Amino acid sequence: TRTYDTTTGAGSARLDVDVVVVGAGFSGLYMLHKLRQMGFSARVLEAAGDVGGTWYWNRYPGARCDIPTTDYTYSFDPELEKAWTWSEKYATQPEILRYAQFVAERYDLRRDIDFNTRVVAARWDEAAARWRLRVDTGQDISCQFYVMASGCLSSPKTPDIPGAGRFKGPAYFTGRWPHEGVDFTGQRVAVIGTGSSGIQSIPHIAKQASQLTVFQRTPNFSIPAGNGPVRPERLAPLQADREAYRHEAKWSRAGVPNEPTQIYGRYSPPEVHRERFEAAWQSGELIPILSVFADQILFRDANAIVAGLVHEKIRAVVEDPKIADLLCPSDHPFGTKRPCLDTGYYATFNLPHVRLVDLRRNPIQSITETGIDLADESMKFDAIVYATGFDAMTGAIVSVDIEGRDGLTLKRKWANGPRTYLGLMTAGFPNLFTITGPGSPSVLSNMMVSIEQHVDWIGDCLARLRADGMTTIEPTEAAEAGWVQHVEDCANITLYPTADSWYMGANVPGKPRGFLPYVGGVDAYRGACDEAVARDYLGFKRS
Ligand code: FAD
Ligand code: N01
Repeated sequence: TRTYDTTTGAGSARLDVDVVVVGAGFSGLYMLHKLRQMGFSARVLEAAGDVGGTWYWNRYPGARCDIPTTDYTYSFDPELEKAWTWSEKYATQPEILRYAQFVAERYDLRRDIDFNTRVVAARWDEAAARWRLRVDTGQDISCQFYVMASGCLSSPKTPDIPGAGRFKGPAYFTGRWPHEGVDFTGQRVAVIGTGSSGIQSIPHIAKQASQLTVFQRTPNFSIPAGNGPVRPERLAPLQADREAYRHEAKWSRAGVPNEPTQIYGRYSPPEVHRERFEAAWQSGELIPILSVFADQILFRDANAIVAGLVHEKIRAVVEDPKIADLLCPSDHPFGTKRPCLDTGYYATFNLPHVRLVDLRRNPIQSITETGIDLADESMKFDAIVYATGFDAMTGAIVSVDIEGRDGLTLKRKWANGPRTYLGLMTAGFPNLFTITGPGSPSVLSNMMVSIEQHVDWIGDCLARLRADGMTTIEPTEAAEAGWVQHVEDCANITLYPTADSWYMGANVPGKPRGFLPYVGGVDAYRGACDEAVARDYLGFKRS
């Protein structure tokens, strides 16, 4: 499949394959393995220097997963599962990266991956019915099918803070952390941002820094991870019947086996509130705390019960009541921004060398050459850490200049928000697939389960096209319009749209506001995808 184009001159390699996959994170790795198994020629193009995606880039201190690692694991090969054992409930970034590398080696994946290669543009060539790609290494590449496995949280947000770039000392981004690590010993350090990345890294940075100043715009809810050995409640059913456990995960709401509750917060007494909340809190897991009550994501009064109990926990740890107040989120319902899992986050604010700055009351005027200026104070720092998040879900996709049929670019088509059918494809862009794209459960779920579902669906779809003697597939406008409406309707019966979250695109200035993932659940969603296939690719045009 690797050919040399005589018209463009000697030595300039041209690559023509069945499938190009962008990204060598967990999505791209499994996609490549699947395509090979099905007999397709495939190439993965990856901007990073090695495999791992999220776990390659996010090397900041304290980085871990927030879904128990025994669940955050590939399930497509039982032998792979036997060959790997996680060392703790929430594995660290280095261990998860080693797992990605282990997978790459086990299936000999690296030989079909071009690292340090960024896809810049992709154009649908209608006459040839192929995608033509432009990459920053200059190589000419064409493929029949083009899969964006480019990640939902892979495009760090450019800091929208006045003066960013002026600071003369080292500035670090959690999502682009130096491979050699950073030693903050004895330094005055600023951390901007209190999302999951900030909340995980702040206690670690506090251990080294001589002074740590945390700049908080919005407090976030966080619960203690209770890390340690894998919980027996999770391990026992998995060990007893791996297949049944994985099946249950695939047909659960969020990709982790969990019995949905029928208990409503608004109709149950305070002692039930406390009992259920405390059990969820002690589990140190996100899904139980997000489902203490069946109605907590639907109604403000039910939600306020959970939020109030988290506030109590924060106040019990933080000694200074004024600081505790600042750390208690009140601007968004619990769960409408992704809650965090932490190890010692709130207690960090009891340390004498740690200070919290409330940016709502005292915004940053400017980053300066030596530090940060607030309205009433000038602060000097030796290092600044930006934990300011990502252009989530659409950022990596639209940063490639993708041009579909009739010159329509994806950036233009999605200017008012992404439009997809089943979060897998978008009309006018034949043979282009997105893994965990907008309009699918994606970031609201255990991503491993959602990644595997999409890879399997796409692989099966290509095999069916081949078997049916067809070459192209794309959704109809009508099916896409229906799905977009359904995604929006589902979000609108919940409290999610009330928050200024990255789920809503609200964290990136100028990004259209709209709920990006599909909130209907992994189970319902899988049913919808399966049904489209069973009804002869209902909602798709194939030719
Ligand atoms: P990524 O891992 O993001 O990989 C995409 C790859 O595509 C990247 O390596 C990127 O360099 C490459 N790429 C993008 N654009 C281009 C381009 N134009 N050209 C070439 N290459 C490109 N999810 C969970 O379910 N549980 C967790 O516990 C969890 N923890 C997380 C912790 C952190 C710190 C972060 C940031 C995310 C976490 N997530 C978690 C979400 C996580 O992103 C997914 O679980 C998963 O790793 C995504 O895999 P992926 O392969 O789809 O994307
Ligand atoms: O990013 P975020 P993240 N001035 O967007 C603040 C996953 N993840 O990297 O809320 C001042 O959540 C911003 O403030 P505000 C997980 O899915 C998982 O932390 O916009 N502050 C916010 O406090 C997660 O949700 C883990 O007001 C600014 C913070 O920066 C997702 O990735 C670990 C600002 C950004 O928080 C993203 O998490 C890490 C500005 N101009 C990530 N701009 C696990 O634990 C932004 N902020 C598994």
